Amino acid sequence: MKLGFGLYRHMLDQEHYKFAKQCGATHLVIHMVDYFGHNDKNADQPIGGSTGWGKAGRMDKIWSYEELRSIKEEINANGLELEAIENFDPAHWYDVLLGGPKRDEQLENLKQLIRNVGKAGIPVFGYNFSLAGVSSRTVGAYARGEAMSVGMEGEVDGNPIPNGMVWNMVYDENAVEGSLPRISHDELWSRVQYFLDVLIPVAEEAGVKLAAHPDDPPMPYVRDTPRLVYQPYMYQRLIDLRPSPNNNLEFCLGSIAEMSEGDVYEATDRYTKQGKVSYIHFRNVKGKVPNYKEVFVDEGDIDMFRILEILKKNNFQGVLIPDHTPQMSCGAPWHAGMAYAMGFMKAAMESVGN
Ligand SMILES: [Mn+2]
Repeated sequence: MKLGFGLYRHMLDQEHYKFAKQCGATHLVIHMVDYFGHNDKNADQPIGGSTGWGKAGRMDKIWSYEELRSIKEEINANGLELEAIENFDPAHWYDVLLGGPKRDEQLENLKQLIRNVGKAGIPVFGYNFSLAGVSSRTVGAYARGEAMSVGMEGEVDGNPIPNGMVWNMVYDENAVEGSLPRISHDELWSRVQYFLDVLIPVAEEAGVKLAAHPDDPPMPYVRDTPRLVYQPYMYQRLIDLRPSPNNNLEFCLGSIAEMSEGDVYEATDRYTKQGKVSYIHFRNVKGKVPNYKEVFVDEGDIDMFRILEILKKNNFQGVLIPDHTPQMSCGAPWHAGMAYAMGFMKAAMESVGN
């Protein structure tokens, strides 16, 4: 297994590449979507909700091969490998998620995007097939020493998503008033089936693994929309929808531990044994939905050493990244939180003989 680090779009620069390297990372997972309107250089954990994360990109402007290659070259020049891109821009696939009239046109664009990613030599593309995305979370002094973090305090946001918005981002500012119609879980599964049937063959040809994140938070319905993977066994359904070495998982330990059923160790064993895990969000939590808190990597319910033993037993060769961490009380809360998690991860990985 390999130690990686995740960077948001506004962090794709020399300073952050050096920081990741200094933390011991060998690989990067990067976000190309600009979620936060790049106002706050240290923004990490927006909680979502009615106002969303800002404006999505442009439907007709997918990330080009040249753009991806130049980012990869800069990362390589800083002594790191680019393992994965995390998340589609809502502007590029809103009607794929919504089953709308532009679905096929957008899937054509996604095919080209995956070809660009493959040509640039980036092996994994992480995605989250979710209408609401992150929602219903609260912010508080939830972690050790009153470190600021996020969680849920029993309340689920039931407010429908307004037209023109999906996955917390606005793709159409001029959408007609109203909100998304309520759909069933079966309808959501038929949409992801359509998506995988079109895109997996292209991913196979392009040498790119599509890797699905589970729902965060893993509730059956959020904002009046169904969720896809909110129990560990639902990952199996997703894998079996379209059997392929390129139909893979972005395995988020935190989200899986938050699920009301199942067992995070059994799930880690089951999916890594099948070789279905592309990379891991290595973070810890206390509690389960709808009452859980994100905490420091060494203080939550998950025994991270036991997870690493399972990964080692199953010869997991992929990348682990911290995902998110609580913010530490100092002049650089995000950096300190991340450096703490990375130091723990590096030592823990070595201690299991990695
Ligand atoms: Mn995650």
